[in-house]
Amino acid sequence: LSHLRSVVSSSSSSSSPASDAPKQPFIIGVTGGTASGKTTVCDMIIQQLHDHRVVLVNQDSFYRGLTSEELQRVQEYNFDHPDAFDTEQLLHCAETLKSGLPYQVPIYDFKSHQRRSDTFRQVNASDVIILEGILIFHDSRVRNLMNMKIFVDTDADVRLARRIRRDIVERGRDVNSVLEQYAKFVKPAFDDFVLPTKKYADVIIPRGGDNHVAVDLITQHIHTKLGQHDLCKIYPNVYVIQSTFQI
Ligand code: UZR
Ligand code: MG
Repeated sequence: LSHLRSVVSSSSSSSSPASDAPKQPFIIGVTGGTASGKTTVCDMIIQQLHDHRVVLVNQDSFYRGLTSEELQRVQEYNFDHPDAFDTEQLLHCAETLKSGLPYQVPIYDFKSHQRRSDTFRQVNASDVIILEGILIFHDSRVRNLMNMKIFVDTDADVRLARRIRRDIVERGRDVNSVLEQYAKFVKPAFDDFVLPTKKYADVIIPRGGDNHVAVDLITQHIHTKLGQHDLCKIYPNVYVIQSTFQI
């Protein structure tokens, strides 16, 4: 004999109509070493979730602008250390977006190592917010806002090869400075700060953006979760208390 018992209760204390229910977006964190394919994975997720409102917030936007003294000795500046980011501002951004409000994200210029003072990027309320960056799992307060955590796991040689090409083409560097910076800062910081956050991941994607199966599985799961999310928005005062299966 088996039966499924599901107890559903309706709270009478709350009378707010469904449309007034606060929208709690689904927050996804995506991390991994430099040039691991984080941005590509995020773009693939965004493409597959095209029937939802999805925004991407990159931790790179929260780099602190360098002072003139730091700029004079930029080769000695560690951009891969957690202190290089304004984590309080990143947290404020994530909390604001999670509460369903828009946020003005700074724009960082990799060539001048400065924030643009004249402009920002307006990020509007969305169903899904993706937070992406090498150290996005580093701060526990930011991490705890996430509904799903993804680590993009790509071999270091593949990452270095991509990094050389990208820094020369997109970030105005020459090959020697890229290699020097990699050995001095990027690799040690990966070992000290990025890799230890792998343990927080719910999902680890081997080979980054080449892994279409992993991205398909992840987006299917997000679709399911968003369905449950929508149920909470439509019926804010209905709670499923218990669901038991008895034999
Ligand atoms: P992703 N970075 C720069 O090269 N210049 C800057 O002004 C700010 C950051 C690099 C940083 C890090 N390190 O490895 C990388 N260095 O940007 C993170 N050196 O970006 O996650 O896209 O690889
Ligand atoms: Mg990137």
